[in-house]
Amino acid sequence: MNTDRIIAFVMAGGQGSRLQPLTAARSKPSVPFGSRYRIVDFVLSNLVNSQIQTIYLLVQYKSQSLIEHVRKAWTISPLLQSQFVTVVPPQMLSGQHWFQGTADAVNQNINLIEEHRPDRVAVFGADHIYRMDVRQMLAFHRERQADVTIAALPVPLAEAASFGVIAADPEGRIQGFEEKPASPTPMPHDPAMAFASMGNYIFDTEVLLEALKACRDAGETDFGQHVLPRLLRTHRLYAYDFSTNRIPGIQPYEDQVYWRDVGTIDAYFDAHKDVLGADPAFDMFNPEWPIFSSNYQGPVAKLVGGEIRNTLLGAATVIHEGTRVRDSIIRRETVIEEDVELDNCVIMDYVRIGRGARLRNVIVDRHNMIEAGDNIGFDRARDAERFHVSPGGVTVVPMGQLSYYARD
Ligand code: ADQ
Repeated sequence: MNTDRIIAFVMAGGQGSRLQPLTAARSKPSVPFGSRYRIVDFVLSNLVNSQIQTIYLLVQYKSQSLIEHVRKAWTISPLLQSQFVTVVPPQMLSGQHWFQGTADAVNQNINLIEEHRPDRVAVFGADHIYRMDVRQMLAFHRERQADVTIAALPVPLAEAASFGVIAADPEGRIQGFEEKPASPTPMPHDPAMAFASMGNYIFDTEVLLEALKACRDAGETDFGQHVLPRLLRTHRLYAYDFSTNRIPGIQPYEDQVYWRDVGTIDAYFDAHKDVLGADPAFDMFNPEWPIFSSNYQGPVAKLVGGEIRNTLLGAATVIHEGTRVRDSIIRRETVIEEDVELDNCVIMDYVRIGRGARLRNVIVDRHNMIEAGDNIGFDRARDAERFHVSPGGVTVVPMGQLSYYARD
């Protein structure tokens, strides 16, 4: 039986600048996803479902919305003292500066590791949509007697320059690691793919403490750029192949795992298509591996009329007569007035769409009121004057840009 004591640091301080304007007032992990989640809920659910329940969430950039979300959604139990998700802001314990990078963020909180004295420390990113049984990665780490294990999966070579790229032997022992290389090395048996780090690491505690100290002395701040290349010279680093991870319950495609980096508006928008349809690539429903989120207590959605196809509806949303909605996600407390047409849209919470408006390929961020008869998503140049248009042609109406709306 596994009796390892493990604590997790979830890195939730990234700016998410490529997700602008969704990250204008909130950090990337706090960006809403799907019908009722935030991006951070995926990593937190994976850890909690894997029985890793001592979790520090390191925040920094525009963190208020994330702190509120964690307060409402992630109170595990006041009775179980060692099971918690705690938000840790930069406290400048080690000097007059914020977290300078991911390793610096953990370095500045080394007292938490010393306090818990765990056998292993998990350092996970907060930016991805996926389900993962972390216990399988831990078992791999133990079997290989690794000092550090990095979760990794094959990605198309063309996309690999935005990841840490790994060269590993057939046992998974890492021989090379390059953070965001200009010309990534392909996998030996598949030249179209590269083996990419998912930004999720398991460290033996002593190894991590030593490496962090060395980095601190050298003024180094980042796991991908500094800690991992430094450790590779002296320690046993292994890559855990995420394609072998199997979670219980519903798996639409038995032989495939799902993982999406939703770092740009287009990737974020496309990932929403994966939760739609009769046989979605990523099924939000899996009672054996639930994704947890806020405990909203409002009523269910109400369909007064209209024609709705392939659409997710959030709680307390109202859809009126004559509407036509297809291939869309509508979050909670939103009102779709009469004769509105929505095609391929993500409509967030607290939005009102006025009578007869037409929207296609649009993300409407929270707290907006779209005027009656407005057309968005049909004229790229006109949209670009009023809103944000992504390279892939998705129009984003930023939070509260039109009249601020909240249902009474
Ligand atoms: P990136 O995601 O580009 O690459 P980074 O911007 O450091 O790396 O973000 C990693 C995680 O840390 C994110 O969850 C982010 O929110 C958080 N973060 C960033 N700066 C932080 C700070 N100062 N304080 C707290 N949290 C912070 C990383 C790895 C790559 C890997 C990709 C996978 O470096 O090797 O391939 O993740 O997406």
